[in-house]
Amino acid sequence: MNETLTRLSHCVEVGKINRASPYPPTMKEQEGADELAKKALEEGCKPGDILENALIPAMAIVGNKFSRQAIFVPQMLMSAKAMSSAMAHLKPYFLSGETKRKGTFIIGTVTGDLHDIGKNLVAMMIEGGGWEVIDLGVDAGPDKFMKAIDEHPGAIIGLSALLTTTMENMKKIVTAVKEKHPGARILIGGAPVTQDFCQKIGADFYSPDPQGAVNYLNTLIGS
Ligand code: B1M
Repeated sequence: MNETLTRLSHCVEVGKINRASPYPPTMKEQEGADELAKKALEEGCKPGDILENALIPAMAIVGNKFSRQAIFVPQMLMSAKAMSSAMAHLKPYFLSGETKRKGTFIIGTVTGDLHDIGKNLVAMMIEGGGWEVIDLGVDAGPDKFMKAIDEHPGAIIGLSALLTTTMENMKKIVTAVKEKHPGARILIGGAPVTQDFCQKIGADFYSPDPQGAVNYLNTLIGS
């Protein structure tokens, strides 16, 4: 891996967004993920290689550290922001179809629920894992999910809920989706959600954290 990609990967791992960002204090006034992603493209790196060799491995390290509580939400958010600032340079290539992604993931916080911090983290980690992410936002019900699946056939679905009252709404979405698309894969998560609940409502997978979600998606495409 060339030096720019190594530095870019490190910036994502430690959450260095751009030169102006004061975080982390040890990297003050140094280039961040924003500048280094641009530089890597200028040096002729392929967008797919930047994603595969620098961003995805960095986010995998971040996800694993978060899972074993070696870092916490603020650090993870900084890494996700650094990743997004690099992705902004790569997105035009992905959108043009010039560079392929692993697949499409549709995510939303379910009906009646406005909590989106965890959902956004999961979305950012999955995007950082090489997937196209369609984010339906908060308070997303069966109709919104069904419309999104019609627009993105074969997409994997992710549901997030933070309230014991709104997690019940996951069942309505799972039932509606499975009725029309029995083969659709549905992943659920959120603080009150459990493996038992996942089985009870007929969803395919429960993950307590973003890295588990990334790992599950990768098992579906065998990578
Ligand atoms: Co709310 N809230 N809140 N709140 N809020 C909780 C969830 C609560 C536990 C606080 C408490 O009472 N101790 C409680 C729920 C109780 C319950 O149902 N058991 C609660 C309540 C009651 C409410 C209101 C009803 C309060 C009121 O108005 N009376 C109200 C509901 C509004 C609504 O949604 N309709 C409300 C409102 C709000 C704010 C708007 C003020 C704000 C949300 C801001 C926002 O999200 N933009 C808020 C917040 C911030 C919280 C707490 C403090 C923090 C939630 C959070 O962001 N955690 C929360 C208490 C707490 O957790 N300490 C609380 C950090 C985030 C990274 O974690 O979302 O769990 P989390 O996501 C994790 C995992 O769960 C997982 O990955 C993430 C990273 O590890 N994950 C997935 C999440 N989604 C996943 C999906 C996956 C896989 C993994 O696959 C698809």
